[in-house]
Amino acid sequence: MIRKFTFGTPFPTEAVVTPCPSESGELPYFSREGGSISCRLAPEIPVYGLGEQVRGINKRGWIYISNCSDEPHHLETRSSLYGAHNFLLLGGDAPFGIFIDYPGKITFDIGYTRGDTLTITPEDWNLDLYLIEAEDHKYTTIVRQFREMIGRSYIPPKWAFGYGQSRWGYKTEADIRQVAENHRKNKIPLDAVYLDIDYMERYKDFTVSKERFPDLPALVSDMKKEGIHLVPIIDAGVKAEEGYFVCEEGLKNGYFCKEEDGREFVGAVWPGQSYFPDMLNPKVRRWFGQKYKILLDMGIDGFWNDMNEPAIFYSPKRLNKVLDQAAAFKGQNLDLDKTNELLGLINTLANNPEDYRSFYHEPGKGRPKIRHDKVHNLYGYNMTRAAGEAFEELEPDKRILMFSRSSYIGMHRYGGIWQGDNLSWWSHLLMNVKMMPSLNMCGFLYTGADLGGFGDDTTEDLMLRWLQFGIFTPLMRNHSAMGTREQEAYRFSNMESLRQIIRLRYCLLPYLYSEYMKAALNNDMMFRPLSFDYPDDREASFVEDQLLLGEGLMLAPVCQQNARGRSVYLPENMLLITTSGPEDFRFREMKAGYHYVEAAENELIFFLRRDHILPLAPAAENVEQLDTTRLRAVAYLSRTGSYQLYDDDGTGKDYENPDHYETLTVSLDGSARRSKPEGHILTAEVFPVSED
Ligand code: MIG
Repeated sequence: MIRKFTFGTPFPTEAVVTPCPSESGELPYFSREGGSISCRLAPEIPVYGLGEQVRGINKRGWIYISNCSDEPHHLETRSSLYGAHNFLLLGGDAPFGIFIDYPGKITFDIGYTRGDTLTITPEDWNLDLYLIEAEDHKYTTIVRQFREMIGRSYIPPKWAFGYGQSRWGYKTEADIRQVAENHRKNKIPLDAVYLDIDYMERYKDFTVSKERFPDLPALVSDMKKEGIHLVPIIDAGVKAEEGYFVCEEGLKNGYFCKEEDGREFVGAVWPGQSYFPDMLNPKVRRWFGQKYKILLDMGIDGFWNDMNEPAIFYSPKRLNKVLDQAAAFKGQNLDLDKTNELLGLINTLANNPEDYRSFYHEPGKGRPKIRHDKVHNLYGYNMTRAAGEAFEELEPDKRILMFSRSSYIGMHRYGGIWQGDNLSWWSHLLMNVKMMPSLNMCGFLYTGADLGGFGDDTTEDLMLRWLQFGIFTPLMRNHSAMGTREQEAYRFSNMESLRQIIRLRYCLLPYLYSEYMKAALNNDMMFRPLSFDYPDDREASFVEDQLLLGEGLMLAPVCQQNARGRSVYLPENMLLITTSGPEDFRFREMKAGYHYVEAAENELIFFLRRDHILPLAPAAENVEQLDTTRLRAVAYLSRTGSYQLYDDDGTGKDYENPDHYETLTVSLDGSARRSKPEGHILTAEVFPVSED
């Protein structure tokens, strides 16, 4: 059951797709005082949600702010990252979900000021608030209702489930060819190479550097012959430059955000001084979205949208002001306070709230212009929506890969997200793990982190352990920052182990793709905290470093350097799978409870739940070459079991076609069959559940 409460005059974010009338009664659960609403948190009840945020799966005990930020330091003391996902699920015996559809800055104090109190404070009270309850009191039911309300999650092409290699630092066509060649030479599977900002002509969107990429269409087509897709980046800011077509068209039509006096707002980003397309205006969205056609026409079929919080390095106005003020420090003898003052001053240059308050959007449809800060969290959403809407128009029958850095709930219909500029830290591997279920709750299914870590230098064991988790995330991309240690799989002395783990991804794809599609089509979570499936298990509710993946798997990634195993909690008997690659699988039944499980550096451990089946494909060089006609099933059964396999051509959009489903049936005696007739082979290895 969903109840909607409207306060003031909300800005229509279009996060919600199913209409829901507002109620006039009092808001239950919460008391309102001043600008905040508060509610008691009973001891130990978990609070889930908030999507892309720091800290635990259980969000209790910290203060979070939805305020899309270009934040490259994902420290646990931060309050905001790139996204704004205002959905919370309060657990316990009478759980409920709450979604605050509010595009401005909003604070969630989840037991920070007072351990027993949740306080929510928006900057003003123009918003829609939704309360979601389920008759069966199940967390999964609450999330499903919420997800139905916000519409189906984005579905990428199947090749986007393959391994992708990226680095901010590939500068030329030769660099890209080299990356592809090195993967091929070393027999490391590869489906995509990403183009970062250097492919453009001086960081200008929708241009290609003639000097460094003289013939991009030829490069794209050469790569495609090897099954590799090139995925260019698009930035939010448009370079202010005479003669640059995007700039000129935008100026002529008044498509950029303007200041109070009607003149275009200027902020500097990569290309220097830039304008910001008014992504909240449908006309501007259409115009900007159609620009992607330039690259689609070159054979490109995937993009990533960056800097769309939007990030602003400085505004020329502020730069002058700060430099004037800084000049006063010249020749002075600076003590600690003075030095800090100077440094603080310089730090006010980037992403300054005053800059966000100095420009406006014209949302069209007869709506008045609105100051940016009031709708700040919608910018990246609408940039990605611009692209998504254009793809629908330009390529109605073809899936295009799209993921964004900044997002708001609603954007999950148009693209995925990557988890931004993490660091090559073990704690950030763990953060990647914890973010997965939180994002799934909010509709973001196509997601993953920069594997190996973006900033700072990675190590070969971190790369390996991170890949051992990354092979399960829908977006599986190795990405790193300029100036950091190079981290392509072939750079390391443990390349063979890395290669075997990457190959495993392809064996798991029939399962991962099926579970992704079923989660998208049924509004379910692909990654779940243990408490979602084992609600009555108190121990399970405390587990933060294990996840359920799809219907049958439980993951227990090793997130600690030099560890050769880890403690695992099993809510029930499970089958332990230990593997170092496609040709090496070992199985062992484990009883419910706590265990220390060995995992050598090159070994991945995960678990198959009882009465479940894991289909495995033979290893492949890329998604295109994946052969799903010959499957091997690992089954952990107490009786005959079955698995619903989903498969399709990976590019079309007739998702609902029942032909895409197939039933795999495995019996205790080891016999196995597939519901699709000719040529579909299934062999099974059955492990009987021993009852105690
Ligand atoms: O200011 O395009 O998060 O993935 O490599 C940095 C360069 C801009 C930030 C993105 C990162 C990307 C980088 N970008």
